[in-house]
Amino acid sequence: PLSPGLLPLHSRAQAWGRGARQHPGLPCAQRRTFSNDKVLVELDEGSGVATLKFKSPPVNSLSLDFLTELYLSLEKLENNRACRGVIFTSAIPNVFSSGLDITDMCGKSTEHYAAFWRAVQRMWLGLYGSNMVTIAAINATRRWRLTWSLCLWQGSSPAGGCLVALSCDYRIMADNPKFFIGLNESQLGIVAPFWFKDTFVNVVGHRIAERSLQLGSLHSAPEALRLGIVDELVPEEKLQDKAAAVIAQWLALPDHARQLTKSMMRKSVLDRLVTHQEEDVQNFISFIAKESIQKSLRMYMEMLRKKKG
Ligand code: CO8
Repeated sequence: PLSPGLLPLHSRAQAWGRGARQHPGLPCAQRRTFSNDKVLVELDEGSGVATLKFKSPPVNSLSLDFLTELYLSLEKLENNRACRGVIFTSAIPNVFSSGLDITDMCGKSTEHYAAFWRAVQRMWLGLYGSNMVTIAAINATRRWRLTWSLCLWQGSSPAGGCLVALSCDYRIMADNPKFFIGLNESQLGIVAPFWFKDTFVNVVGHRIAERSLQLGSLHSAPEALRLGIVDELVPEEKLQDKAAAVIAQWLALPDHARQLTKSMMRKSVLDRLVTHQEEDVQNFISFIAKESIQKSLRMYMEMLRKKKG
């Protein structure tokens, strides 16, 4: 199993300052791009900042493939001494991420559920434990409503999409009351795992996390700011500039002090999953394979389809 952080702290560059992070022989401010089917990365080696864009149409749902490619991209950046910070955003208009891909949790084999859940765990361990500065620029999305049983659904950066944002060091969201974010698992009849909960508690505190998780709330952008789920709202057209300004501020500090502090704050939560990783996979399989849960997920997918018609 992967340890928290893709690399031990001391194996990363201990450099501080522009010159220190440039490769000898490279021209200043060299930009490198790499891309796979689901993720597009642009690294500015001058500033040390990469922008990682989700590009998995139609709604950036976190499928097994997407999670794998996201992890590999992150690992590549983590291993690149020229990269000190990452901005996560979406290349798909109107959506940041629709959360875990429900089709990966529906009607599949036990082996598939195990592989899928390990990929979710691995992505989170890599992201939450990253030594780099991580900023989520949440450029989501319009709101929609549909009724399902007695629930009112509203969506934009739900569940697994929200987890990605919560795992970053800082969250900036497009300022639009129609944009929503939250861990809405209980609305789907499923339970957010303990490490989703721990991540949420570490951002907003116990009381807000408990109420929001029990109700499976999706919060409007202004409400998310008030509750501390996001750190800042900015007009959508200024989102990327703001993210660049914020990450520059974070990178003005020495890496080693910031990294050790981050590790100190997050280690116990990371260790808890590492210690219970296999047990967590087995819990997921036995929970998700239950017929009642499968039925809830099928109904939810059906509702998503019907809202179009
Ligand atoms: N997974 C798979 N397919 C999805 C998902 C998803 N999460 N979200 C949307 N889709 C599909 C839709 O069914 C639709 O498919 P099709 O074109 O074949 O009909 C297509 O993507 C486009 O979706 P929409 O038409 O709904 O697109 P909109 O732009 O109108 O809306 C939204 C975009 C707002 C993102 C909306 O699709 C939405 O809210 N989706 C559902 C989001 C959601 O509730 N996600 C929660 C997933 S669960 C999770 O992340 C954590 C699980 C933890 C498990 C713990 C168990 C122990």
